[in-house]
Parts: sequence; structure tokens; C-alpha cells
Amino acid sequence: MTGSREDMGPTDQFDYDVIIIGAGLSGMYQLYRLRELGLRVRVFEAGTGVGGTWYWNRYPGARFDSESYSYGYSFSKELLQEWEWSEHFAGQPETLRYCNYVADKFDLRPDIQFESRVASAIYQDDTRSWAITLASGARHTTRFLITAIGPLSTPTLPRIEDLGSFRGQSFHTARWPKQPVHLAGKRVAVIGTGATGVQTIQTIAAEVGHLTVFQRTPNWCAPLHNGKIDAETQLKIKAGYPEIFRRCHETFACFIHTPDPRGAFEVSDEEREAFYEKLYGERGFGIWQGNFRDILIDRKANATISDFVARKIRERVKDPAVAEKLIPKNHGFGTRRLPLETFYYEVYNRDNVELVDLTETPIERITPDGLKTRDKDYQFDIIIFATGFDAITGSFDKIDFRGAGGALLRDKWKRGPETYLGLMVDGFPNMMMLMGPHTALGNIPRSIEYSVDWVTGLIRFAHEKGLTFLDATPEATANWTDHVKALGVGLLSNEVNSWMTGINSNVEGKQTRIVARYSGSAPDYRARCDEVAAKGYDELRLG
Ligand code: NA7
Repeated sequence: MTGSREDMGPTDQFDYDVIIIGAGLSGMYQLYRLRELGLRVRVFEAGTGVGGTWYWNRYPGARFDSESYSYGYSFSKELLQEWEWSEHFAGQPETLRYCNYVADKFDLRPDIQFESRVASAIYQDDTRSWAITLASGARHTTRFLITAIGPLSTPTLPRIEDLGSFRGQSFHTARWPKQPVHLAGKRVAVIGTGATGVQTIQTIAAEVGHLTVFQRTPNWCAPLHNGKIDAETQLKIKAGYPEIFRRCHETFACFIHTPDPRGAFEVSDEEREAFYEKLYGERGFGIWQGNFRDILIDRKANATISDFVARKIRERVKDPAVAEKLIPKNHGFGTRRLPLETFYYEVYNRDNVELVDLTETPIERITPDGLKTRDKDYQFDIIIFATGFDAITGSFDKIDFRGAGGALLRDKWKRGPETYLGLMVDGFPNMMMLMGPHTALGNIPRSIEYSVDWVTGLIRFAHEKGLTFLDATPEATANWTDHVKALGVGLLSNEVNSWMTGINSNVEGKQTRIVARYSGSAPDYRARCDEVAAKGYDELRLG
């Protein structure tokens, strides 16, 4: 590096060179990298600790669905050798310990300001800088702004009448308290059966007195097959990290699983059945990410795996009527995010568990004692809302982002996000997004590390050239947005309502499907971003 901070123009007029919003996995790593450049960096974090998703989601049973050893940071060999994951799919307490370990090891905390929710971020045209205002009213200025606010970090509660009238305890899973919640013997309701609901339900069913599950849409689920990591495997993992990450780097979505090159009908019926049986018996996302290449694009191919998993559900759930309710009818296997489960279906064989199908009996209102559906009054001690998030754009909507000339990001994205490489937005100069819309998500930490390194490269470039202005052009933003939309055509998942298509029944204005995610391959995504960097970022407006 040749530049010094002074080369970037009179940055000392600002409080910081870079402000990062959020101290989850993205924000922590971004801070680490920018400090290497010798910049003055400040992270503002709403929580009282690091970890983002793993800080907030303390609900019972929260855990990885990606293999632990493919999920942790890969940037530090020392960290990889020091840290030991206890299970193939670690639980939230362990992952939060990991996040804290990383924060301590790299001494990140001095540059993180906790309990500091960012309320607005306003670009200052005259000084080419950003003014950030916290919920407390405190104001800070910076040349560059990086959002590390997470794709699934704004929880949403149902829009049900009298929501606040319940006299018992109620929690959204992503706002689960730090103090223990006493579930033993209690009458508990869980609303929602996404990945979170499934983990919660299977974990608490045996402990609670009675559990009532309110399901609006069943999801296809497959077994996680978690297990402890024994000492011998631990050694293999530690010795095998270069290979694990090399593989993640090459696969479609950065998981250790990647699509089988065969089509579902290129094998015999017996071979197909045997392949599905094998995948159903294996750990993790293989049945979703490592299945035949056409199951997520071809309806007939998809029907073969959907039928297979439906048969499994019928085998595992004793009451045929309940089994039918648990089998999705309005979308095919894997076209929504696949929840992985551990004896989830067997929960419905228990005497203390009841499944209520909300398509038959919708919830009318919350009552002081529980809730009322069209058919029945229920009494509960605890209501758990596993009702998901205002995904991908929701956390952007909550902050007043104003770009050049005072333009509101919320307005610009009214009909869906428009981005350049998922990393920038034209008219919002000097602002970079980590895990924002239109980036490759997949196995998230792998994508985070790539995006952080790309953003670090851009800031280093600005630093070296003394640039004070970086902006995407409207043409480049339109081109990338069109490209992302084109990639989504033909994907069965884009024809289904889910957080991945921007649908949230609980949020005004989020009832129309949008293309919010980049759905090409991670290697293609990286190749495109690398090309931009290699050409000296000449697609950007630089000044
Ligand atoms: P999801 O996957 O969005 O699931 C939310 C669940 O809550 C889903 O079953 C919804 O039913 C249900 N829901 C939401 N609002 C209501 C109302 N108003 N009434 C009844 N049921 C409702 O969120 P998760 O937290 O499970 O998972 C999010 C991601 O986090 C996950 O994919 C992983 O990547 C980690 P619906 O399907 O909308 O009918």
C-alpha cells in the first residue's frame, strides 16, 4: 500500500474513515480487514454483544444447517486450528461463543459501539461523506459507510387483532430473552413452521405440558443427522480445512454440497429411488443442494423428489390426516428454504402435541388467555411467534438512508431492490452493502468473506488513489439488476411465496414477489466482481 490516510483528502474533518452498521459475522470481519489498512473505523451495533443472527436468535434449538466446519471464518489459519466445533451442526450458544472468541482474539471490541441502533444515514453532497444518526440522537460522520445489517434481521409479528392483549409470556424467536424461559409443564403455542419453527417445535415438544402448533403453510423438511464430532474426526477436519474451503469455493452456493450433474430422468426409477434414499440418510443440505441438477428447475423432476419426501412423511407420522396436513401442496420440494429437522415429524405422534391448520381455521384474534381461531378458543401460558423476518430489504427499510440529493433508498427500491453487484446502489456514493439484495447468499460466511474482501479492495484502491467519491452508474445498476432478474427466470423457487421472493404477509407492501437474491452460481458471481476490480473499478464513477 502506498497511500496514507492524508491522501484520501481531508478525512480528519470526519469522525471516522469508515462506519460499519452491524457487528454480526459481516461487520466483525469487515472491521478486522479495514483496521489492517490503518483506517479509523467504527462499528455501530444495536445489540449488547457481537454475533448478529447468533446474538439475537436464542430460541430453543437454534442451530446451523450448514456443517459447522464449513461455516466458520476461513481467513485465519490460527483461528481454524484453535477453535473446535463440538457437533457437525453447532447450536446457537456454541456459535455465539465462537463469535465472542473471534471478537476477543482479534481485539475487535474497542472499535464496536454496542446498544447503538442507527436511525438514519444521510449522504452529504458537499463533503462527499455520510452523517449517521443513532436512535439516541448522537451524530457521527464518515467518508465511507458499509451496511452489515443482515438479510434476516428484522423480525415480524403477525398482523392479528389484539396482539398485545395476551397476559401470558410471548416471544418472537429472534427476540428470545437471555434469561431462561421456563417451558416445563406449560401450555405453549408456536405460530409458524419455517426453519425456525421446526427447530423450536422439535426441541420443546417433550418438555412442555402441551404444545399447539399453528401452521399456515407446511414446509418440506429433511433430516439433519447431527452428531458429536469425535476426536479422530476433529483431527481430520483441522487437517482438511484447505480442502473443505477449496470445495466450498467451487460449489454452486458455497456449501460442501453441490448439484449432481445428472438429471432426475437420466437414471432408472430404481437408481433414482436409491439416490434419494441415500441423500435422505445423509447429513445436511445434500438432499437440497446436492440433488439432481434439474429438481429446482423442472416440475416433473421436482415431483419425483417431492413424492419421495411425502412418502417419508406418511411413514413417519402415525395419523394419516395429520401427515397430509404436513405435506406441502402448493410448492415443490426445495423451492423454499429447506428446514432441516431432528425427529420433527415424530413430534406429531406425541399425545401432548396438536397441529392446527390455519388454512382451515384461521386465527381471528389474540385474547388475554391465548388466541381464538374461527373454531375454537385456546388457552396458553406462552405464545411463541416463529413468524420470520422482513427479509433482505427489511433492515434497509428501517433506516432512513438518503443518498445524493436527499433521495430515499426506500423510494428507490419501492418496486424491488436495484443494485450494482449487490454491493452498491447508484446515487448512494461511498456506501457499500454486505449481504444486501442481489448478492450470492448460500453458505453465508463464505459469501461474507468474499464480499468483505471485495469491499476492502475497493476502499484500499480509493485510499491509494486519494479518491473521495465512489458511485455506481445508473446504467451499471440497471444492467446488474436485469442480470439478476434474468438469472431467476425458470427457477421454481421464484414462483413461490417465501422470504426468498420478498413476500411477508405481515408487512404492508410486501405482497408482491420480487427478485431479491442473486440466483446464479457463487463462482460466476465472484468472477464478475473480480473482473470489475481487475479493471480498476472503471465501471464506477470515481472522483
Ligand atoms: P420463515 O421461513 O419466513 O417462516 C415463517 C413462518 O411463520 C412460516 O411458516 C409462515 O407461514 C409463518 N407465519 C408468518 N406470519 C404468519 C401469520 N401471520 N400467521 C400464521 N403464520 C405465519 O422464517 P424462519 O424464521 O422460520 O426462517 C427464516 C430463515 O432464517 C430460514 O429460512 C433460515 O435461512 C434462517 P407462511 O409460510 O408464510 O404461510
